[in-house]
Amino acid sequence: MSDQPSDETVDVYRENFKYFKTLSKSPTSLLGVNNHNGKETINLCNGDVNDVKWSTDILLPYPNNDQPPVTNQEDSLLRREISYNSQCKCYGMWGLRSPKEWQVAELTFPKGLIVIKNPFTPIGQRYWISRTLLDFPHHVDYITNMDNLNRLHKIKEGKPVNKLADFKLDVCDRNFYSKLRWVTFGYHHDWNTKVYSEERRSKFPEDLADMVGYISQILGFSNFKAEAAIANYYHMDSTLSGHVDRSEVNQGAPLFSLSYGQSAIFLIGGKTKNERPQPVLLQSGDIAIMSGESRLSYHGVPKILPASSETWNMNDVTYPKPESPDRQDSHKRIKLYDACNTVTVDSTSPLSPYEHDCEHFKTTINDQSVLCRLQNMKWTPFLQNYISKSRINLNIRQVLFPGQISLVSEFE
Ligand SMILES: O=C(O)CCC(=O)C(=O)O
Repeated sequence: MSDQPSDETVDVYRENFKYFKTLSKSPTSLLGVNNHNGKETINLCNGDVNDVKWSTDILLPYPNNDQPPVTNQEDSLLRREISYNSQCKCYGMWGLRSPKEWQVAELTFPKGLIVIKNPFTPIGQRYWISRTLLDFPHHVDYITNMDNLNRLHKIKEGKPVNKLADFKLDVCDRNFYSKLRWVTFGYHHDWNTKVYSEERRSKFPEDLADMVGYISQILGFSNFKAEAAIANYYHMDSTLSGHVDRSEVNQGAPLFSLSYGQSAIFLIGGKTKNERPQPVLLQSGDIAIMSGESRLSYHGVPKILPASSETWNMNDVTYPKPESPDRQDSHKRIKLYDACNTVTVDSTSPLSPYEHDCEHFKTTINDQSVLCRLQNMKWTPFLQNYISKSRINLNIRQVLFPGQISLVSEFE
């Protein structure tokens, strides 16, 4: 019998993971290179910004310039059409640019992997970096990797850990941020059992749920509901090994993955480990969406790369000027600035990018703190220092089927 493993047992994913993890070439030589299909650039812009051409910053080259195992090389990256209401200005609410400027691509392998190249304004990136560093890890109902360690210690000592209060640590560790690896919220991911439970569930932040809801509508996933999230914190030498996210009851719903700070090689393959993965470059502000077949694909992060530019620090860290009125029913608009005492919008003033009348996102509209925070964003040396050496990933999932209100309940 041959010593060679059969094709079925070769872990192609792992071989490629190792290759990218130990890459010795200057990482910058990978940037801006697309040798998959000989095409330098394609136009992926959906709006009327026709001159924008890119594509080179999504697919990274393979080892030794080999070709990926896709049958149709020509179509390895396609433009993904989106649909949005140009009257609706709510994107500004969450620090997004107008969808007409978004550059949206879909890979043909694995099918259904969508990448939106940084749709955020610099202030938008700063907002979410600040949320993930200053708020989420300190929320009383959210769980960090340090809390989880404490939980495991208590279990060892035979102490009860049924409630969060039994194991949640007080944050008083001066090395907190160097130890921080993850935070879970909504349904808490259980790293040991991989099973969600109603007992381990916190309220999902409305600003994040609404923003992802808005993006999902634009992509045509109208029923998406953010119910669980993991914030992952990467140092320059961190990796995340290949895995498939199967904990969710509803594995058909897309998964949204937001990246901030330093760049990552995101290695995503097929349903088995013997399909050769695609190396995808995720840069600050990029949103990857695992939908369709790619939702259950092996994926991981073998390498963090220095960001080629600090897009969260670009000069346009200012608020867009109010646009001219384009609706007759402006009197119905909601006043968004009042609580901040900075700008008060009366019913006849021009439509501001922060105003909209989309019923759907009322929670964010009524949450004045989102807007106040965006407007009064304090970009501290701590935030700048942290993000110049780290990558943050916000991984957002739907857990339940539409109409299901809990893991134990019947459908509504
Ligand atoms: O950091 C990333 O881009 C991926 C994170 C991930 O795969 C996960 O949290 O399951």
